Amino acid sequence: MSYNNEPKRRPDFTVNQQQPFNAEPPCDALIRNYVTPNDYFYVRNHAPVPSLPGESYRLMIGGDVPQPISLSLSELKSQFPKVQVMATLMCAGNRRDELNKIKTVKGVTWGPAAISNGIWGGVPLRLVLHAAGIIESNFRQYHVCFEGFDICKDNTGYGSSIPIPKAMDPQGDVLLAYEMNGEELPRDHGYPLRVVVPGYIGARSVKWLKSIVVQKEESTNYFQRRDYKLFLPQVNWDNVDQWWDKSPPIQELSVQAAILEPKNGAAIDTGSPYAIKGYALSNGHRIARVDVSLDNGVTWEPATTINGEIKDNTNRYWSWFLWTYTVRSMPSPCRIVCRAWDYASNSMPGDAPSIWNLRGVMNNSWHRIDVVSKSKI
Ligand SMILES: Nc1nc2c(c(=O)[nH]1)N[C@H]1C(S)=C(S)[C@@H](COP(=O)(O)O)O[C@H]1N2
Ligand SMILES: [Mo]
Repeated sequence: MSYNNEPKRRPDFTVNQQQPFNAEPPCDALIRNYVTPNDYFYVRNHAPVPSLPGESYRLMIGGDVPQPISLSLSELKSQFPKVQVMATLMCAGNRRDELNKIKTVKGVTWGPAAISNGIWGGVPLRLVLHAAGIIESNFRQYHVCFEGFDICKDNTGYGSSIPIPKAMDPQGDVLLAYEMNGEELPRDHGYPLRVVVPGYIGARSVKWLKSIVVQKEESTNYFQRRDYKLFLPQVNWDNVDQWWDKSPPIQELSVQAAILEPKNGAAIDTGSPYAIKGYALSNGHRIARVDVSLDNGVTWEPATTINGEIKDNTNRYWSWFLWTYTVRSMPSPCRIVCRAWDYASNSMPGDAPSIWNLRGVMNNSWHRIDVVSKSKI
């Protein structure tokens, strides 16, 4: 595996792993924009970035489809309508660092910034599946498997799958994207074509898309069957074998919220008004309320502002909400806690130890950070 043809990246990212490249943007930069600029979008790779010339690129669509087809990039662009979908991608390993502190977990040690919001331009997956002869009513029990061009360690290709009802749902907004924020898809984010599955964990949004296969069972790829599983707290490396097949893959996102400003451990002016800022996200639901507590969850106040954007007057909220809570002053030291509620009243578990799991995924416990007064250090 050669890493000598990697794209250029910003120097101010927190690099959690160099090879493969895994990095999150600085929290204060991430919170500055509702739509994350391309070069600030978190990067989660499992292998060297493939180098794929757009001119010779072809996407293969096969498996149990009535008419297998293959499409070049220009055919995808000219034969199908282009749509734009704004959607937040979040890695299932976002905030893994907090679980890792409780007991070691296996995975890239992400802070709270393995999340970004983008406007994706491309072709609805549903229309490409139609072109291959798929009619949803005949394929309801099937899965759509995606395979990337990247080759991970042990020669495993990167792949995943989603069920046909999500793939074919006009309200599901699953996209084959060739644009990100109005620009050609950057290499780190899947050039020339990637899947974007709004409301699902980032792992299902396969980059450098090589093929789409429709089949009766979910993808047999390692990243569908072994990785991205949420285990009970007592599952460990000695007994995990009996749990792989019994544990469903993580697909949809849950409710998530985190504080990005101030940063955990920061020394700030606690005596003056301060705008605490963060994000909140649910799997397509609107965020109803974000709560902030300065006494470790005994009492809460609602965030002062919450801003989110809806997709085209529909009822679908694939993008995060950015919130602010302005506090007049804080004690020092101060622990700041946040949690979010969506319109279905889903919320977040209070403590991280209760949801600790071997792979450190789906940590959506109340987000806690500690700050002190500048003058006290
Ligand atoms: N082909 C391929 N697709 C992939 C990955 C990968 O390593 N290879 N990583 C996945 C994971 S785990 C996440 S969280 C998202 C990250 O997308 P981004 O790097 O554009 O932020 O891509 C997903 N798609
Ligand atoms: Mo991920």
